[in-house]
Amino acid sequence: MEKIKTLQRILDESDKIVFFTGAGVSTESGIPDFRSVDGLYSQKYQYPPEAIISHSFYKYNPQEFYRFYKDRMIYPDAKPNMAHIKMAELESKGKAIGVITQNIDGLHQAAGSKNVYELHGSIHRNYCTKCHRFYDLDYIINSEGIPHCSCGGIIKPDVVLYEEGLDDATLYGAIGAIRQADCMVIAGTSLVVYPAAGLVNYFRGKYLVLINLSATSQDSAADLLIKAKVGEVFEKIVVQ
Ligand code: CNA
Repeated sequence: MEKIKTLQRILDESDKIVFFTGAGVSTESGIPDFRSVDGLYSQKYQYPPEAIISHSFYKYNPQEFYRFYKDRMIYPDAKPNMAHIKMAELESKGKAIGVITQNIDGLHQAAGSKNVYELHGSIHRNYCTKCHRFYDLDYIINSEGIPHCSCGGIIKPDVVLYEEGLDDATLYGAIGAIRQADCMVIAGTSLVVYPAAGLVNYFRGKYLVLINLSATSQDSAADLLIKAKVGEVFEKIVVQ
C-alpha cells in the first residue's frame, strides 16, 4: 500500500510520463504472456514458439505458422484492463506523452491511448506480400489455413517476427519519447527481448518505476519497484 502511495505521488509530480509495456500488461485481459504460451505449446506444436514466430519459419512453413498464430496469438474478445485504461486516462489529461509497447494486441488503443509506439507491430494490420493490399483481423480469423489475397498472394500480419528488424520510424519515435520523459513506468515485461529492452537505457528522467511480477535486469535501477499485478496496481491510482 505504501508503494501505491509512492506511485501516486510520482505520477502526480510528473508531467511527461512514458509507459513501456510488455505481455504482462495484457495477462489480466486474458491474453497469456510468452512464457505461459511456452508451457502450453509442448502438447500441440512440434516447435518452440520462438521458432514458429520467426521469419524463416513463416517463409518455409506458413501452414504451421498460421496454425500457431491463429490459435495462440490472436484474442479478438480481449478487453483492456485497468492498466491500459489508467495509462490512457493519464495521456488524455496531458500527463503522459505516450506508450511504447512490445504487445501486438491493440489493447492500449482500445483503451483510448493515442500515442502508441508498437515496437512489434499489430495483429490488427495485415498485408498482401504481393500487392500490399490491407486486410483486417477478421479476414485472418475467417480464413482457412493460410490467408490469401484476392490477387493470390499470401497475407502477412504486420507483426515483427524473430529475425526481422523493427520499423525505423517507430523505433526512433519511441527513443524520442523516452528521452523527453521525466518519468518512465516499465510494466509487465521480462526485458529479455532485444532491441526493445535496450530502449530503457535512453531514459534520463527523474523517476524510473518498474511494475512486474518476476525479477528483471532493471530491478536495481528502479526508483520504485512494485512486484504485483499491474492491473490491480493501476486500479488504485487516481487520475486527476
Ligand atoms: P514476456 O517475456 O512473456 O514477459 C512478461 C512479464 O510480465 C513476465 O516477467 C511476467 O512476470 C510479467 N507479468 C505477467 N503478468 C503480469 C501482471 N499481471 N502484472 C505484472 N507483471 C506481469 O513478455 P515481453 O512482453 O517481455 O516480451 C516478449 C515478447 C512476447 C514480446 O515481443 C511480445 O510481443 C510478445 N507477446 C505479446 C503478447 C501481447 O501482445 N499481449 C502476448 C504474448 C507475447
